[in-house]
Amino acid sequence: MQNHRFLWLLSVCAILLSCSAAPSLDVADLPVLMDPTVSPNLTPMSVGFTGASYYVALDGDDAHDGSEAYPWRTLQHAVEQLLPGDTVLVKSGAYAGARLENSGTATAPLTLKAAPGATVTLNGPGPQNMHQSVLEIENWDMPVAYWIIENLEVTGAPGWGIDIRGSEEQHAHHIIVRGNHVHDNGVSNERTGIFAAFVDDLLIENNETHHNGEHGIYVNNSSDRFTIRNNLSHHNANCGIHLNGDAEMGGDGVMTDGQVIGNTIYENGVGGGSAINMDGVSQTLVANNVIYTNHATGIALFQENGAVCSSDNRIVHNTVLVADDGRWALLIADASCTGNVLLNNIFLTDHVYRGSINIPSGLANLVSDYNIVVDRFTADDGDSILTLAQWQSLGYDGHSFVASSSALFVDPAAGDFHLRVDSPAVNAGSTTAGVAVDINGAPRPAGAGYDIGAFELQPELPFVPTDSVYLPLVIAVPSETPALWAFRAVVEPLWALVATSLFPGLYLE
Ligand SMILES: [Ca+2]
Ligand SMILES: [Ca+2]
Repeated sequence: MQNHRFLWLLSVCAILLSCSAAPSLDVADLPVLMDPTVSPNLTPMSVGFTGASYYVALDGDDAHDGSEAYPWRTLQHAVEQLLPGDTVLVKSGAYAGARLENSGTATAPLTLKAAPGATVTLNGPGPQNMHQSVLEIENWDMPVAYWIIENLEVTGAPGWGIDIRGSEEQHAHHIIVRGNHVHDNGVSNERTGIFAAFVDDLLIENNETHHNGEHGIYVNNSSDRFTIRNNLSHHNANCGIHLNGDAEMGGDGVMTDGQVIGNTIYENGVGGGSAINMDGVSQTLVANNVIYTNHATGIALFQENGAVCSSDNRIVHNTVLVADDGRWALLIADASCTGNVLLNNIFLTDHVYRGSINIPSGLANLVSDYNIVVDRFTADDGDSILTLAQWQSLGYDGHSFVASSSALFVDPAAGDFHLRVDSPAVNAGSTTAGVAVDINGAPRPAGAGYDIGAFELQPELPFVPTDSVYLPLVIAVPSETPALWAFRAVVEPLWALVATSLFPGLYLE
């Protein structure tokens, strides 16, 4: 009998070669997570129900059914058709904006966003808009709630770019403004890029807002539990981020329980206005922000329109460098702004006589320590300048010290404020600031202690495979048992040999 032999084709991918890159951490992709014990705030919007998806396209028609094959033409028509949970996906092109007067629900929000891969520009007000803004989220009869506005370019408004409004009696709530590019709005009329009035549980994140005629982001009118995080705000005429309780407009006049975290704010304030401006704001966390080359104050706490002076806020782990034509890095303007905490900040300025911290006479209950500063302070709103030693004799900043930006940062001239390996900020912070991650979401503390400023120097990572290459292994094997033994006798030592002789960074699995 012919001894048939069969070939087994082992098509299993037998060797996994993994190649290592140089140890690196692409921290830009990591989420910003704050320690939940110090960041109450935003009530989560859980998307538990997904409704229909509708489309808007330049070649669409509002008489269509809104399907991808038969899209609508206008945003205004689209948003009016939605039921809770529905999404409008906009195809590439330039469109008029819209007025959004309906609402989603806590488990089924409404969404308006660019279709996957689309580039969408909203370049002027919609036909029903009331404030000359591009997108208006407002209903004069009831509060609007549970909207997500995402990945849109918003520009060219005579008024505001994205404009969200509730009323004194009924705040709008649970609005997410995410990943939008909001620029050149209100240029002639001194209006803001992203604006919210009487809005609670607002989340503004990952937007870029620039060259607007007033502020980059402006939240006001008694709004509570706001989160403004990971935005870029630059080249706006006034503030990068302006917060105003604004009692003159009614309501409690206080903005409470907010977070302003991980924002990068630069080249604002030519027309006056702080990078982060806080009027009537309380119990709010301002952390991990990077502020540089602004032309007015860095962070300001005061009372102008708010019902209270900004009090009981925690200003921690910010990196602030004011331009030579700017003002103070940190200002507390009024003695009634009590109970604020300044820890682990870098407060530098290029101004020749203004310095790190400016407080008024008679201020009580300020905690300020573990900051990196210049050698200029004032305890009487600038009437007299104190050295760090004189300032420390008042009971402030016992552990703070002076350092230059070139000693601290990797490349400050290029806007890179990561800490040098030999930076004096490394491990020099207080352990009590209570912020568990840095601006990039990397863990705090790393190494021997908390770093000062927005960035925590991360230790070199252990080997992490970053790429895999699968090589097919094809082996011809006879079917008889003795041949299988022979196969194993050959292959298994070979396998072991390969596994033990790989180059560093490669391994066998
Ligand atoms: Ca309030
Ligand atoms: Ca550290």
